[in-house]
Order: sequence, then C-alpha cells, then structure tokens
Amino acid sequence: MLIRNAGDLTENDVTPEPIYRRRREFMTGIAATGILAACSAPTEAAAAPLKAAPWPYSTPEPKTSFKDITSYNNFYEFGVDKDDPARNAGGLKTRPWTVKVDGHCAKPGTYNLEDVLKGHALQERIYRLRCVEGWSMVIPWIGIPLADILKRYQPTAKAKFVAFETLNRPSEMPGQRRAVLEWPYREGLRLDEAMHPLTLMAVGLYGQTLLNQNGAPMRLVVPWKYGFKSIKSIVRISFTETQPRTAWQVSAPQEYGFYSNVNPTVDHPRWSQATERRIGEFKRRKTLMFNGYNSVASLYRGMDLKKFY
Ligand SMILES: Nc1nc2c(c(=O)[nH]1)N[C@H]1C(S)=C(S)[C@@H](COP(=O)(O)O)O[C@H]1N2
Ligand SMILES: [Mo]
Repeated sequence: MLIRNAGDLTENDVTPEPIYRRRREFMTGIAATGILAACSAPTEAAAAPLKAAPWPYSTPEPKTSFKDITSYNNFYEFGVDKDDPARNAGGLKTRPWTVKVDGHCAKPGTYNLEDVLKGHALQERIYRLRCVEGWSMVIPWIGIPLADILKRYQPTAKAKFVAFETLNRPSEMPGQRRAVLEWPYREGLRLDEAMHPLTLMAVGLYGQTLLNQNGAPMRLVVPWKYGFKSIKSIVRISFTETQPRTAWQVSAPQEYGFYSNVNPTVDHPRWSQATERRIGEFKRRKTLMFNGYNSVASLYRGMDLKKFY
C-alpha cells in the first residue's frame, strides 16, 4: 500500500474501504475484550492494555516518551502547573462514566461509555500535538474517528456545530475549586470539522487506556488545531445550530478564537506561533500550517484565517 503523509489525504482516501471493513470485523472482537473489559472493572485500575490496528498514515517522527506524555500536561481541572495533573488526577473516578448526547439529533440520550464505544474499531494513530504555548509532542493515540461515533446519534439538518463538555466534579478535580476558567471546560467544532476523518475520539495511548491526566476515559484529539481544542474527560456532546461558547474564548476572547487552527503566521498576543519546541528536544523547529495536516485546508477555503483565528 502506498503510504502518504496524512497531510496529503483527501476525505475519501484515509482508509481504503475493504481494508477498513476487514479491520473493523477483526477489531469489534478486540473492542469487546479490551476497552469494554477495562470499563467495567470494579476497582480503579491504573491502565489496561488496549489493542488497536495501526493506521497507515501515522507520522513516522520519533514518538515523545510515555513519561513526558503522562507527566507534562495541561489539565487545569487538576492545577495549572505541568506536573499538577499527574500528581492530582489519581482520585478521579472514571467508572462508571456516562455521556449525555443532546441537541439537534434523532437519537439523543444519556449513554454509558461502553455503549458510546461499542462496535467501533480501535485504531492507533500517531499524531503531532501542538500547544499554543509553543511546545509540541508526538503521541501514539488509540481511538475511534469521531465521525463514526457522531453518526450513530443521527445529527439533523439543524446541527451546524458540535459542543463538548468536560466533567464538572470539584470533589475529585481540585483545580475546579478555583475560578481559573469557567467550569465545566467547554469546547466546540464546526460539524464538518468534527466529521473530518482526522478528528479522533481517543481512549488510550501507547497501547493502554488513558491515564487520568491525559483525559480518561475519553478525550478529543484534533491534530491541526492548538492543543486546547482537544478537550479531556468528556461527559456531554451537543449538536447545536449556533457556534458554541468555549472556555478559553470566555476567559480571553482576544487571545483564543473559536477556530484556533495551528498557524505560524498568526501570533497569539503573548507568544509567537512561528516556531515550537518538541518536548525532549532543545532546538526549536518551524511550526507548520495546520500543524502539517494540509488535507484540512479545504474546510477553510475563502475564510480569512487572521480574522477567524
Ligand atoms: N478539560 C480540559 N481539557 C484540556 C485542557 C484542560 O485544561 N482541561 N488542556 C488542553 C491543552 S491546553 C492541551 S495542550 C491538551 C494537552 O493534552 P495532553 O496533556 O494529553 O498532552 O489538553 C487540552 N484539553
Ligand atoms: Mo495547550
């Protein structure tokens, strides 16, 4: 098979259909024994092994170490310092976990995590993650294309955006006892962005279920946008007609736009976005437009990306 960079992909060629279907048949069985078994574990397990089919368009760049990915985090619900989430997230109970799906869709409801994930094939996708603060990582995520999940709820013609909410539970999320952001953390995507084949709902990384500091049990990964769009520990998914409010826009609208596409030519008021430092390296490297995921450019044709930052 021809291996290309994900940046060159079009919507229709991310995974050839017959391979996808065969993999899906294989993985349905895996999903039943892997993540689903982990979800129903009676005690708070650290992490359970998770099998996933390799995705052929992963970046070949060296992966950031497991230690860095799990100890250098932004998860303000557990504190604002990079080492706070790893230290403070252990008390979060992620079983059972329910997800409310509402808004403009034919199948709204409150679902168990098991039901949200059931029947979907897990893939391992190695993506770059670029934080607006100027650092980046290469992370081997395990997840499901968000589009596959969303389609099951049958969004109606009125659905133009998808809004996401993180858990709001100050008793287990000590950072929520301070008003550093408006809680719960909220994010949103345009429906076509949410349905783009690169947009992933992640349930694991490095071959195991997510640790709490990375957004267990289920978090978004939108690789062409700054890291803060990749909302963690999701409990609500809403199909909306109008553009949803996001936590960062509410806190500093002049700094954080709704789109937040990685763009080396549009600086954040406090930080240049032209270069970045890969965690584990010292040199700085050039930041790429759309974080190198060029196939998304068609989503923004005709838009002034300085205005819609
Ligand atoms: N709920 C929630 N989601 C969040 C954040 C947060 O503070 N709260 N931080 C965001 C930011 S700024 C980044 S860079 C990524 C970091 O993900 P990682 O720690 O798994 O690398 O999570 C994003 N998702
Ligand atoms: Mo970030």
